[in-house]
Amino acid sequence: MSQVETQAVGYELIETPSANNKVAALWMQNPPVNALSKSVRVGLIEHLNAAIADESVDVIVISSKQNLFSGGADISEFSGGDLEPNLPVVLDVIENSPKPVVAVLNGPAFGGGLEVALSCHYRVTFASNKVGLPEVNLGILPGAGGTQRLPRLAGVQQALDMIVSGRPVAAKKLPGVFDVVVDSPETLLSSALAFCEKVVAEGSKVRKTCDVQIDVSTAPKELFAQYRKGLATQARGFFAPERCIQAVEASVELPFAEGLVREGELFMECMRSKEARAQQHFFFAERAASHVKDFDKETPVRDIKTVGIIGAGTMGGGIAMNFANAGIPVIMLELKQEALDKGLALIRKNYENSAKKGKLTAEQVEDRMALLTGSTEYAALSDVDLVIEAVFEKMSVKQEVFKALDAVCKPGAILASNTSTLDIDEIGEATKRPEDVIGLHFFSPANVMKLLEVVKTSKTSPEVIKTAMKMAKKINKVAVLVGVCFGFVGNRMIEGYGREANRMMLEGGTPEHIDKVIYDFGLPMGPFTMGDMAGQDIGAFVRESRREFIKHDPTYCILADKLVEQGRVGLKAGKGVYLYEAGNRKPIPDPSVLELAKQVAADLGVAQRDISDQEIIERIIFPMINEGALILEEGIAAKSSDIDVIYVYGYGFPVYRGGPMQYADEIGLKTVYDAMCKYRDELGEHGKNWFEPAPLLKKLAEQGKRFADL
Ligand code: T1G
Repeated sequence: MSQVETQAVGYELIETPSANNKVAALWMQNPPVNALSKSVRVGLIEHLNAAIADESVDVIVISSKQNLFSGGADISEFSGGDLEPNLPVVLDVIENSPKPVVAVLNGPAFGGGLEVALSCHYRVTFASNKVGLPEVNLGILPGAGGTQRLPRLAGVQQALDMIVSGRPVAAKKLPGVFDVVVDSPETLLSSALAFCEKVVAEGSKVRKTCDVQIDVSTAPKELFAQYRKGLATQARGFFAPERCIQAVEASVELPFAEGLVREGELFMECMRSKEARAQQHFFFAERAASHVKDFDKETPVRDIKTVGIIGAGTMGGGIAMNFANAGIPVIMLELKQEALDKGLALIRKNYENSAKKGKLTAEQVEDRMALLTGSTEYAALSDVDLVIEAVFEKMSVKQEVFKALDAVCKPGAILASNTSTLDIDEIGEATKRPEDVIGLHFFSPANVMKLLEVVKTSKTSPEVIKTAMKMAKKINKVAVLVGVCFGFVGNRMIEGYGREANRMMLEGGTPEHIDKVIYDFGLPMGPFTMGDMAGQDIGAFVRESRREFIKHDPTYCILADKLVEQGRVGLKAGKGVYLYEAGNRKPIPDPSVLELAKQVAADLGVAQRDISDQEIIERIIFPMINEGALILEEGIAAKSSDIDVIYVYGYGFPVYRGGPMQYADEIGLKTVYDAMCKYRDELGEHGKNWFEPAPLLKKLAEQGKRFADL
């Protein structure tokens, strides 16, 4: 066996089991995910040509030395890498090889990785292996023949679903794509070599995917129209999904070569879109959130074998489920057995609902419930490695809990608070171990929302921070490290959202207009609908705790407070800013609310006027961005992309805008700065109080820089 190493593709000559044939094995080895960087593309072409020229070689195999086949094109090259030779050129060499080329998928193949396999003449893998074309999640579409080859092998409907959704599919569900599907990875290579022998023995002409005819029975007449209808709800505001449909349509309507050209045109249309920039920004932002400067490779990580949760209410129960889902035992603590029983029963109900939807088996429900025990005694927590309190949001209550925990928990146990606004430094002062105190701010529902704000205090040790960040990944959360301030990052930035909505209603805006503009901007719902869903009394509670902060301009609170005083606390009461029919969540505008707004405005001397869509967006989104700039200046968030991750995962900010800070970079910080100055100067006292641009925003705007340049 001779092995010729080149940059990122190994070359090895191996024999088939009967030693009758020689196989040239091309091993991709470009850690961590075998991205098809230039070195891989050059290596593949070089070794393909060498294997084709080597008369002793009968078959060529392309596979991987990594634990996956390939994660696709190198996304980091999109912003200006050297794309020559581009991937379609490589696939052309593969498909036109005179010798059979067999793709041996030893692990997942995504995007261009699957496209490499599709351009081979044969494909071998194992049943549970996953493959997919997730380019749509990056705001683009498969740009190396995937939209033309996959429909030919998997059928049009299956291909359309994979390309428009971006979801991976198990190989066993793609019989038309794979020639051999073995049960387990262990027998993959030997089976693949045996298959190579068979291919050579048959001596047939190599089978090119581009020559496979589309099976039109897999493209029912209404298929594309149905998909387009679905986009309106599932892909509202996205740019790429429609173009994915057009590309697959081309595979049915055009010959292969023309279909490839059409795919290329649509690919470039997507690549040039601001949505693609935003979604590719977000791909790296999500991963960069785990790269923090607060610890390094040498910092130890504590083992989290068991967890205590204080409070078995909605939040405590949801938090506990995350750990049970990850196989980590949980001891739940409530001072009253009844509350404990109620909490555990609610968890069971949640799991049984998942089982009814087919997401869990009955056995899995029991396995998870078996990991959840409870006690009414703090002593039960003496040996846990991490405790998370989710008790009433009041400082004195939290400090009492931490004092008790400090007395019973073993040395080295991490004490975490789930508080969403309180000062965790102050909570930690109730213990003798402030270096072991941290915030773990879960978002409700805690067992569903992926975002976790990990809140470090001024005393939290690097070891505890690193342990918390690693633990978050284990319970399938996207963790963002933030500092201590009121509302940390997410809730601090959302404050302006409700404030400006209320203020604009005073100034003549209507809830339904304001909500529609923000919904059309891409948020899951507008501020008034959100307030009614969450409960207007929650908003009043937060305003009450912020009286000090907002005393200088309470105008925007008066209307909201009056509604709460009238019992209009939202959906749960059948009336809030909107009215609700029993059992129906559809908000119904209520003229009496506008009357009340008019009256409060008159009392305050606030002139009423029509408010434009643009002003609504600027006054609700720009203060959020401005607060983000202050947060960056104060070091509460380490980088602007962390803020984007918090807003997309925690508040439903549209990923096709990349998050509030990416959106600001896209429209230009000068645009944001100038608008902030305009409202500061034109909205009287209210403008002066709330629209003063952050110094960092001013500086970057003047320098023509972006938040991403920090
Ligand atoms: N390009 C560049 N870097 C990538 C990458 C990629 N395709 N995939 C991952 N990385 C980096 C990632 O940023 C992280 O870096 C590290 O690798 C580990 O990633 C022509 C144009 C493959 C399932 O969309 O889904 O092909 O943070 O933490 O959890 O049609 O990575 O360590 O510095 O995610 O084991 C299409 C994207 C590309 C797949 C592995 N492919 N990747 O998950 O590791 S476009 C994708 C993933 C394309 C063609 C088109 C996942 C993974 P760092 P990770 P993981």
